[in-house]
Amino acid sequence: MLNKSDPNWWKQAAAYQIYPKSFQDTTGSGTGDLRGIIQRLDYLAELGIDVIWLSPVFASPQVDNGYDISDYRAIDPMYGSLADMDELIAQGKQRGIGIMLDLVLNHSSDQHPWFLAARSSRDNPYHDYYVWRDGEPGKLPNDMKAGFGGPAWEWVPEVGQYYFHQFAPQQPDLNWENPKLRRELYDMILWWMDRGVEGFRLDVIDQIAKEPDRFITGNGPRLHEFLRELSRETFQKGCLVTVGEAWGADLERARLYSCPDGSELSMVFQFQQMVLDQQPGKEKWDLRPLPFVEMKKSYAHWQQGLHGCGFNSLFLNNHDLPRIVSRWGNDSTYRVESAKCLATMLHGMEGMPYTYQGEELGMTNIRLPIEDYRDLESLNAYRERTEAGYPVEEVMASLYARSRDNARTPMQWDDSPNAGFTTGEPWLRVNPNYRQINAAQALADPDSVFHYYRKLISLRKSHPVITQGDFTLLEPEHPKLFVYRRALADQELLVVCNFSDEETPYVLPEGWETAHCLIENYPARTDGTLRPWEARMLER
Ligand code: TEU
Repeated sequence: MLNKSDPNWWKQAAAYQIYPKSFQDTTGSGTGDLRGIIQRLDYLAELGIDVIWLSPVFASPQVDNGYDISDYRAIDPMYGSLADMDELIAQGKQRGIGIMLDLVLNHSSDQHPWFLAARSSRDNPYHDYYVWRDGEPGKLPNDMKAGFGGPAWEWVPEVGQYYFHQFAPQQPDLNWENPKLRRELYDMILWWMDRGVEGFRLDVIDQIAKEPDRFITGNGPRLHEFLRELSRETFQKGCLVTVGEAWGADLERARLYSCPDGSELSMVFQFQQMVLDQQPGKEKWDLRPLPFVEMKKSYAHWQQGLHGCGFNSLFLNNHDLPRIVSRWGNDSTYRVESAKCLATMLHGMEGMPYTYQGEELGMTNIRLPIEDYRDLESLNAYRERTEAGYPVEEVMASLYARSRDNARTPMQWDDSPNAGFTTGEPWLRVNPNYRQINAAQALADPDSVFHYYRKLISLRKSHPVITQGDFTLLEPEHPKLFVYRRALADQELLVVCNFSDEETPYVLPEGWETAHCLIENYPARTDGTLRPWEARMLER
């Protein structure tokens, strides 16, 4: 167990993300709940994780599955009660697992009492908690677009004004220019810290300092000023781990966010690798093949660029991204091999690894008929793109590849009906491959993806070179192999991954022929080739 009274404890930690709606149902409602998570804590302890990032469980109308919060201090009844949350925190602590809550501070639900008051009159004290602009019906303040489609402005006749929303109309943006609003958020965060949470993930934190009059959404001029105040007033009063979601973060900005002096956050989620397989400047639905060499160089840029002056988060999946084994791996012939290969690539790096529920089983994307999709982003995109004249097959192909519902299908626990997720009707279809891919099978099979992840996570704890070593990309131009070296004093690590379906010739660098293999995804063999998706981590 990590010593969590050390302010840097999280530098050795491994996290696991739970999307609670799809994790474990205990009531037959068809949606997961907090008691379900409590039941599965031993499974997570076996995996060896230290922190659970819990996607939002606060009271919410669930327009965006909880990323639309109507009460930041209450648990949504669908998930249980505050008492259940207290128990989850306590039971987690007993196993060395902390709870990281997902705070959505950029916007609230339109059903939050603040917004209901704000929209009642311009004189209401809460009016200024949100971002309003004058206008006339039909004449929008400007032509900014919202994240999930349509304009970023919504008319409210009662006040004769438009409010600003970067996401759905039911997610009005909070006005960080208002110090009273900021204080209110800080008090809420302190209240959760008092309850024993060990960290926070901050949703779209790079968008809080918006300035719609100047068409600014991300990276607004006051962003880091707001973050430093937030951090000083809250996180710095405890030994927390914090991670900000920042689609707009480049390396320079990430150095500010994750500055080792602790003035802002522990780290950010940046997405520079995750957008490489979409056409530059286009939408996520506009796909292109992964530029592999560019991807490797991007990882190297971040590994080297934050070494000693910042901190990386390491992830290949989350609740917004398709399943990595379907995306960058091969989810048919080499599903197990490629899932392990991708994990090796990531877990040999410096930073904090986040495993997204089901990733440790090698769970895959799903293909659904359009009526079975549930995500508002997918449904809006289907409507907008078919209306714009894209062929239906093309639109469906992009949903199969990119829909957020790929990540949100229920967790596959065993081969009983609905994969052991629920005894009721699941809110989103279970992937039919659950009979082959499930946790019970994985636990019983020593060669499973699960046990491979368990080993990778434990290697991080026992090998300081993984948490602290420097990074060198080898074979940078090789079109199939991802090879890198880590070094810390006299400890060295070599990670070799074959990102292809073909046997690929490879000769180890001099001096590595006899090195000790820490982990590999095939039975040992040294004949100068790597098998499809073969991965090895060597030390010397
Ligand atoms: O995501 C931020 C965000 O920008 C996403 O909308 C992202 O662009 C998209 O999902 C890619 O397909 C965060 C949350 O992670 C997401 O679940 C929420 O829907 C969103 O914020 C609004 O709160």
